[in-house]
Amino acid sequence: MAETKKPWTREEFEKKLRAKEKYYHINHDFHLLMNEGGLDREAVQGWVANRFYYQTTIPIKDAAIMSNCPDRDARRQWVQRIIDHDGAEGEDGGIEAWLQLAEAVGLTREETLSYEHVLPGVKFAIDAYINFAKQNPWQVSASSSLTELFAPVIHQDRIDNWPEKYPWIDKEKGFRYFNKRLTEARRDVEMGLEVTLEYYKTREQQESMLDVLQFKLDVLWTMCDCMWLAYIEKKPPYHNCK
Ligand code: AHQ
Repeated sequence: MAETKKPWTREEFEKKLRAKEKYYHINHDFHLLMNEGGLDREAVQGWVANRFYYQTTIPIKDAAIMSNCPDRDARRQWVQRIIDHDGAEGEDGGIEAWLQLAEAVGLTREETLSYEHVLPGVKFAIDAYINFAKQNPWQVSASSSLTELFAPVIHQDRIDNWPEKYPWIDKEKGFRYFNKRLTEARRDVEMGLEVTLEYYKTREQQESMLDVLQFKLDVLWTMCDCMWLAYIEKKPPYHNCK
């Protein structure tokens, strides 16, 4: 009979989650090159246009989570994430801020909104995230957002590095999203962590959550793999099928 392993304490569980930071896409060659100023204009524009698809799917993912959530108090908190992205009366929201980032890097709003630059592999990875949220208990999907435990640093890196590395990007329009996300990510993590530390009770459930977090880390890493091939190797899909 397999020995039943004791559940981790909340502190031990959180420590296990944070230990996954090494797999965060901040460590992907694409982001390392970005922070060194190694992206050409096409690569910056490609990243912004592909990440726009991610940004516009976040509220849909969060609505999927809410559609599975019978807990009114939890929905009252979670709905803020949708407002952060879609905006509301008197506040533009993150999707509008990302469109301003697109204009700041030389893309038009139309081509960004058309998703014409979104790479097939990026779309598959992001669609896997939405489907995960539709098909799982709301607490499981909520816990998959905890890659944001590591997000404040990645936004701060852009704010710190881009002015010097990419002086051609309009600072005013270009950095609004990153500045906005610094506080929002920290607040989102507080709720996501509370739900997660509460929901997963047995050691087996806790260990399954590490796999949930790895799935989301894989979504983010795969997006960078596709963008590396297309915008650094200059080998987008079918590049040689003339
Ligand atoms: O801008 C980002 C964002 O709004 C979100 C929502 C959250 C989620 O619900 O999964 N994750 C997330 C992330 C955003 N930005 C990414 C980046 O690198 O700029 C990081 C990403 C995340 O860590 O999941």
